[in-house]
Formats: sequence, C-alpha cells, structure tokens
Amino acid sequence: MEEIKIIGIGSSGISITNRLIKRNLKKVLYSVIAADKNLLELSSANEKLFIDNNMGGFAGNAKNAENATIKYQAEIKNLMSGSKCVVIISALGGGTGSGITPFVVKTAQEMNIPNFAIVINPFNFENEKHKNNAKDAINKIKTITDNLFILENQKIYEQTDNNSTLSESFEIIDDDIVEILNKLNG
Ligand SMILES: Nc1nc2c(ncn2[C@@H]2O[C@H](COP(=O)(O)OP(=O)(O)OP(=O)(O)O)[C@@H](O)[C@H]2O)c(=O)[nH]1
Ligand SMILES: [Mg+2]
Repeated sequence: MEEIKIIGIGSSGISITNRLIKRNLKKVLYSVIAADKNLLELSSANEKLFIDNNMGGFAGNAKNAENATIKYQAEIKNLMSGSKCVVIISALGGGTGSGITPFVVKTAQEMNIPNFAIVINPFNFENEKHKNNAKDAINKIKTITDNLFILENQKIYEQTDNNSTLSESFEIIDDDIVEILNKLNG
C-alpha cells in the first residue's frame, strides 16, 4: 500500500491525530474535520475542514452535526480524492464524531476509495446520550462497511496508574490505532 490518508473527526479526532503526528509514522497523511475552530487551529494536520455552526461544536447533537455536514460533501470528497486508502478515526459519543463519521465513511464508499473506520466507544461513566450516539453511529457504519475497528476508552482504566495525565492515558488507545495502521500499511 502506498499511502494512507487518516481523517480525524471531531475534537477527539484532532487530539488523536496531533499525537499520532508526533510519532512520525511512515506513509501516512493527515486531515481533520471538526466544528471547533479553536481546536482546529491547534491541529498539526496537513488539511483541515471546518464545519461552521457558530458554536464550536454540536454539543452532543449527532443529528444536527450530520445535517450541517451534508453541504460540505464536495469538500469532504476533495479531502479524499486521489487517496489510495483512507482511515477515518473518531472517538464517538459527542455530536460531531458520531454524526459525521458515518457520512464520511459513506462518501468514501461512494467514491470507491478503500476505506477503514476506527472508532472508539465512550467511557462507561459517560451519559446515556453519549452511549446512544456511539451505538447509533456504529450501527450506521456497519450498514455501510465491514471494515470497522471498534476500540474502547474504558480499557484505559484497566491499564493506567493514577499518576497519568488524560493525554498520557489516551496513548493506550493511540497504541492500538498504530497497531491497526501498521497492519493496513503492510
Ligand atoms: N481515545 C480518545 N478519546 C477521546 C480523546 N478526546 C476525547 N475523547 C473522547 O471522545 C468522545 C467524544 O468527545 P469529543 O470528541 O469531544 O466530541 P465531538 O465529536 O467533538 O462532538 P461535539 O463537541 O459534541 O460536537 C468522548 O467520549 C471523549 O472521552 C482522545 O484524545 N482520545
Ligand atoms: Mg467537540
């Protein structure tokens, strides 16, 4: 495989890709799609797509995020066009990640670009809205593709000590993502 394009979605997608970029992985390019303008400015990704809703995010409303994103389909196609393979990454639960990720996967499928989705389920302590957003998004993605990897943020609790920062803790999930990317990159 020549080159993977990673597309990080939502606030989590920005944070995850920022940490992955520091690992200097070979044969990987980065894009992000998010509604949080301030966080987007802190993104080190090669390409950034801002979904403008004047609120910096969709405050957990996946339906609103999906509706707002439909009019950006041309820009999303632009991000992916010419790619040998795209890997769409998001921690689910919030509005942006849960609402937009299925739409981006569907768009990749429509473009006949080989694509994989890596999604992360919310922690057990998160509210029902977050859990339902994640469930709905996963169910939708499953109707679009079989190339779906599901990781669990809850795993972090089993593997960290109390002295770790949240960002250090998330690296446990990043490690799993890198393992998947290495497999895909052959
Ligand atoms: N593994 C991992 N999970 C994260 C990270 N940052 C946030 N999350 C989780 O991601 C989930 C969704 O949160 P956000 O990414 O902030 O939500 P969003 O997609 O931006 O959605 P809205 O802000 O509601 O529009 C939450 O369950 C967080 O715990 C990260 O860096 N790594
Ligand atoms: Mg957000």
